[in-house]
Amino acid sequence: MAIRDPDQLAVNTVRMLAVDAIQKAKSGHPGTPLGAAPAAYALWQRVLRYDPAAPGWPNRDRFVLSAGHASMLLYALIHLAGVRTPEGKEAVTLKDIQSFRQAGSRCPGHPEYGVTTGVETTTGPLGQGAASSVGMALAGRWLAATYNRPDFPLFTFRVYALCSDGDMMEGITSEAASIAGHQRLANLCWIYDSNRVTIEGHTDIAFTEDVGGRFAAYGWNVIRLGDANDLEALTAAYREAAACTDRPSLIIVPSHIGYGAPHKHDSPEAHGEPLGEEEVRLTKAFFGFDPDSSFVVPEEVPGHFAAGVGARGARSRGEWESLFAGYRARHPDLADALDRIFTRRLPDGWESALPRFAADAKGMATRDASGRILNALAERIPWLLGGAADLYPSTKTRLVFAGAGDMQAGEMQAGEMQAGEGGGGGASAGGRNMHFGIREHAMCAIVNGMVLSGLRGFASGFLIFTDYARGSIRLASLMDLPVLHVWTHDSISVGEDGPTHQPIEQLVSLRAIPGMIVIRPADANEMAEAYRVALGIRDRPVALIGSRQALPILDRNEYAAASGLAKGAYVLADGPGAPDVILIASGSEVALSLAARRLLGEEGIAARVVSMPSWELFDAQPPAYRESVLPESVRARVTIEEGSTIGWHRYAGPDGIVLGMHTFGLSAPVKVVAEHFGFTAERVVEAAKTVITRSKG
Ligand SMILES: Cc1ncc(C[n+]2csc(CCOP(=O)(O)OP(=O)(O)O)c2C)c(N)n1
Repeated sequence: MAIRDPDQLAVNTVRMLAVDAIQKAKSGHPGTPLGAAPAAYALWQRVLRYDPAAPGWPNRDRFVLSAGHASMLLYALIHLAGVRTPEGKEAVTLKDIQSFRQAGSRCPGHPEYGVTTGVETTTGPLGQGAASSVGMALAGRWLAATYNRPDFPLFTFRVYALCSDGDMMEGITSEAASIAGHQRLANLCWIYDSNRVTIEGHTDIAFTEDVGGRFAAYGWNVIRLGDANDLEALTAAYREAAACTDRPSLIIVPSHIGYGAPHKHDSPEAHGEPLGEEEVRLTKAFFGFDPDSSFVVPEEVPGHFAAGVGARGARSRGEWESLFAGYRARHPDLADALDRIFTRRLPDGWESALPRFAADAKGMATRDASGRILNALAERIPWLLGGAADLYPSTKTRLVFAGAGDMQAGEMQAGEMQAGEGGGGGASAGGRNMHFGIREHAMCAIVNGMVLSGLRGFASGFLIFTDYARGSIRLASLMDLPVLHVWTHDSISVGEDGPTHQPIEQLVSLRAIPGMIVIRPADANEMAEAYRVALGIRDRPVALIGSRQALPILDRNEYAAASGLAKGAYVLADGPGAPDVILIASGSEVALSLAARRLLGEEGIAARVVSMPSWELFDAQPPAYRESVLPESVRARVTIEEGSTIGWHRYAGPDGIVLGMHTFGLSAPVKVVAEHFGFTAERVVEAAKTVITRSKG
């Protein structure tokens, strides 16, 4: 009987678990699990080198479900393959599946990294998974180039992503596919579940391009299949993709959404709602399952998975463990570095690489300071790497020390590259400088993928263009990933480039992302302290915000130490007695506040200046510390930041004045812009006097 064919039985069990879970939850997307189950199954069961007993194994093949709305497909596979948590428990139990989309279940609506073992990255916003898979593939290739040694091919993993029509429509996917093609990422394979149905109907209404032709033009190896249910053809396609050593592969699988559901087959109705009780019964009948039973796992299915992906994974992982033991004996230092990479630890003493900057009234732009600090640290931390979206000359994020090199597919000697391009080395897969091209969104998703693979990745660009990358920036925070963001040109003080390039609402919008730490240092030494904080953090992204213009390097004999930055805000300058007024500022406006303080002092008014580079760090301090910086008794307060005023009122208090931006900026020289919008010491003085009067009244 066909139904007892073990492969078909396993595929159909995946389908039925998805259908039942979605029906019970009265919410979810059954269509794609029904259509794409064979493609996912063939990959897991026959190809993926993945040990369900050790899903954190560094050299495992990665499977990313970019079409995250089809989450039940992944949960069913994790359950049936018997994936275990680090504590040895079932990663997804049948009970989790039965409580799909409910609080406390390991099966949330969309796959969430960190919630469910076996989920390699959070997906759901279409395109994110595909783009992050490029970062994983780049990381795999970088790890191989950096740590593999003759006789020790430690890193050989491949990265697979299952993509839907929606993934293929999103711009981020095109950006990422373009990079992957340029980088000739042969360890990357995307499976395009081409069911030609989205929410609003057939893709004919909005998406008629030749996707295969597009990917061929990107430089991909494109494989077209005929039948989404043909496990042999699928398996052969995966093998063909693996045999292609000079390009990434796209396998186009023409499938049927809602396959097996008689009234929902090929219909958008199969997409975003449960099939319905009666349709579920008919679908079960179609696949030879009992219409009266739910959540059925035929007893031979787990064993079948164990004999397939389980046995192959255990064998591969076992071989790898012995390989790594030999490697450890032969290359102890490299093995130690890998231990650190996979536990997110840094080399001992890395902080001693942090430079200190001498006081200098003329000063230095914090982007320049950032560049020097980043270089000093990256030289000490070999797996700190990344790049900019075609802006490193502006963001100063190029790593220029000897051997840093470019991350490229081909070998290239420094001499063959344009002057300055090599960054102290040629180009290779092990290079430290990634050219993301002008693709901010993919850049941030790719860096997420790199960090998911153990590397300390950084992304960089103009602060204004975080808007282009926001989808990926917020996912880094949702996943608790220690991504380093370096965003420069941080305010209207960009000057002549004008309002298109002058950030207004970007700072507050980054601060609005839960978990993310935003730091806008006031001078070079605060920037060094910001890096100390950023790299010391292992479980959340940090955005370092740098100025384009020079800022005075404060004399720390006169002012408090920059180490106060770690607390988010600190008293930088103060008199002996209680202050008449507190000036609170971040970044470039700290120097402005110090100038205002001097003017106030001439009039006998005692001002305290608080440098507040990070709200998030300050808000996390104990109440006593916060009270010591911003005493409740001092209600005369002025906050100053060249950005949106939203959020500053909670530090300004009820009597305070918030100086910030209420409009877009202006194209003019920096000084003119500052005067135009009132960022002058005189205006701060005026505001200070107003709040002093107000607070007395
Ligand atoms: C960035 C983004 N925009 C919109 C959505 C909402 N959404 C979820 S699935 C989907 C489209 C579904 O079509 P397709 O990608 O072909 O998936 P399939 O119908 O094959 O399941 C949309 C628009 C989303 N998840 N992410």
